[in-house]
Parts: sequence; structure tokens; C-alpha cells
Amino acid sequence: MTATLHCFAQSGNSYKAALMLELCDQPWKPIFVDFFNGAARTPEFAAINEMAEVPTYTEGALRLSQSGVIIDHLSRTHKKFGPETEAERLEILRWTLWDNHKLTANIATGRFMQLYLPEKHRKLDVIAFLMGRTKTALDTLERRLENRNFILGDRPTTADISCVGYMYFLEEIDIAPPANIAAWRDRIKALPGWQHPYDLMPGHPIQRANV
Ligand SMILES: N[C@@H](CCC(=O)N[C@@H](CS)C(=O)NCC(=O)O)C(=O)O
Repeated sequence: MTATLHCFAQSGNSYKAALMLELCDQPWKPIFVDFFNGAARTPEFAAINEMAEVPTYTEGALRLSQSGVIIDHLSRTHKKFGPETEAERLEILRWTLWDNHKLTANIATGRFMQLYLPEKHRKLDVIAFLMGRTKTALDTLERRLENRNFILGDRPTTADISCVGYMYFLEEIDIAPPANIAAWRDRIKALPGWQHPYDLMPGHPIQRANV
């Protein structure tokens, strides 16, 4: 049975799951969520995911949300990009939680406000705050990648797939990736099956009703 992923092209959180599916060579189909026109906030979508978030992954009777959970499930199913020891399992979890809380939460919200929120609703001080937190998180990742090819060391894991979710969007928000992050991002880009989020998921460029 082909898995499905509720997603949209601009969603770096969805990209983590979509990229993992491609890197694992698992057949899947995207189901477009018209996020910018409010589709994730409808009662219909609440029946799919009460958290009102994408990505949401469906595989037969199994339905999962939270990108970290989805990529962990795929890693265990395909025996790819996972830990080889208990210490590695904990390290992957540590970086995945850090990504969700410190890297993605700030960059995704800051990018959304800069690029996608109608101009009249943009709050410049909030954007500046989020971009400051993004810079701090990028500095942390940059230090971690000093003398390492991937977050755990020599091989890619789901920690990389989580942390890279928004990295191919950096230039859109005028962030020049620091050197270690740029080289790491290219290493992930070289993995068989890699595609850019806009090529992997539907909805680019966005079309939205006037708000
Ligand atoms: N921690 C979640 C974050 C998911 C998330 O926030 N997705 C965004 C789209 S990229 C969303 O659906 N946001 C809805 C909202 O914040 O109301 C994950 O990793 O899946």
C-alpha cells in the first residue's frame, strides 16, 4: 500500500518526512494541504490531525504526525539513517528535539512571517526576535559540524534529516549559510534520492485568496 503525506511545498517540516521517504526509496503520494488558504484549520483536517499541523503521514491504518516521529518510524522500517548503539539513539533524539524547539521553531515562524504573512499583519520586532534566535541556533549547528561530516559523525542519520528541513530555504530569507552548514547541506544534497522541497511537494508557487 502506498503511503500518503499531507503536506505543502513551503513546509520544511513536511520536507523532513518527504525527503526521508525519497532517501528510503519508499513509494508515497503527497496530499496537498492548502495551508495558506486555511485548510489546516478546518474541521475536516482536525479529523486527520487534531494538532492542525502538517506533515501527517498515513500508511494503511497507521497515521502519524510530528516529523520526528515520522522519520523515526521510517528509519526503523527501512533500517536506514538510524542509530547503531543506544548512545547514538539518544544523540539522534537530542538533536531532533533541539531542532524542533530551537532551530525549526524559530526559522519556520520567522520565515512564515517574513514571506507569507500578509504585509499588514507583519510585526517587525517579532520577526527580528525570531531571526535572532535563528542565528543563535545556526551558530550552534555550525559549531557541531566543525570537523564532522554529519551531526553524529561520518554517516547521515535522521538527526540530519530533521535539522536540514529549512536549510534549502535559507537564501529566501537572506541568510547566507555559514561554511560548515553549507558543506553539510551539500553532502545531504548528494545523497541518492535527494530533491528540493519545491520539486518534491505540491503547492509551489503559492496561490492564495486575498486576505
Ligand atoms: N513539530 C512539528 C511542527 C509541524 C508544524 O508546525 N507544521 C507547520 C507547517 S510547516 C504547521 O502545520 N503549522 C500550523 C500552525 O502552526 O498553526 C513537526 O515537526 O511536524
